[in-house]
Amino acid sequence: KTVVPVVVATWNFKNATKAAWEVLEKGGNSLDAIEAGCRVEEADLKNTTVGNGGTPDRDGNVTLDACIMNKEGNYGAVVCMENIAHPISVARKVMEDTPHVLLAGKGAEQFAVSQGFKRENLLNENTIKAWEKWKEKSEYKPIINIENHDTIGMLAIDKNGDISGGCTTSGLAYKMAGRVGDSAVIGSGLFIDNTVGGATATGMGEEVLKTVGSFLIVELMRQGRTPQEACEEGVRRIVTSNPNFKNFQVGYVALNKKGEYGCYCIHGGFGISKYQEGEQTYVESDSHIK
Ligand code: SD4
Repeated sequence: KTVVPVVVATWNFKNATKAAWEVLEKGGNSLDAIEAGCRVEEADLKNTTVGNGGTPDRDGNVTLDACIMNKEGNYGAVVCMENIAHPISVARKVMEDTPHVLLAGKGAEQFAVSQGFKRENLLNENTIKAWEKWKEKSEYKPIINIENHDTIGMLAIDKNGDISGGCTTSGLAYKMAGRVGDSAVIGSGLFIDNTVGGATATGMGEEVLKTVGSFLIVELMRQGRTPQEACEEGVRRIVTSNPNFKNFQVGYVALNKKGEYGCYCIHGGFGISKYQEGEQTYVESDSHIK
């Protein structure tokens, strides 16, 4: 049985999935739903892992990564972009209005400004205070399940059965200047194939990048795995290749074209938000470490 429209997202991002659902419910397309949903978290100053109010790198600069994919398999992304609060919307502009798919740093920021995005300071009192405190020891140690929300990766299928996805983040807290994670890299933090489904990731981006996690999961679904089985295999690839896996988190969520979803992670505490058949639910993910 196919149950669309549907939207799923990493973590308990209730407001974001609700915003996406409202677009889908009105008959809107999945790309608009993804952009609307991701923008909610980018604007939320209480969310210190995405967009405005995101945690800076170790030099105190907030650098954002985001990408979007549509049903045609088109992709747009920005990485290491500063001073622009809505990287998901800039990513969409890159996809729709440039001959390129990925813009980085200053070039991404200049492009955003040329498209009418406002330059703003993405730091605030709280993130500055936390950074000052971090500097006392300057120890780079990504926290597992930080605040129980994190990077938002979102997958949506509209009433026509077409899937789109997006992923947006400020990256790992106190990363090195110039560090880019998985979130905006096609096939790693996100992959969409409108004949199969989609997958997206959260957690230690380096591990997702090394295993091209989201592409792997979509390809496994193409070969007949359920979204759940495919997410489990994605995590298995990481834990079998890196004995250090107890020290970091990775979480995946996948959605196939029937609207069936799956999720899996290394450490418990990860979960996904879902809106389907007019109902919002939070689904706790099963984990490799029990
Ligand atoms: C990154 N995957 O930049 C992102 C950050 C994240 O949990 O999701 N942290 O590596």
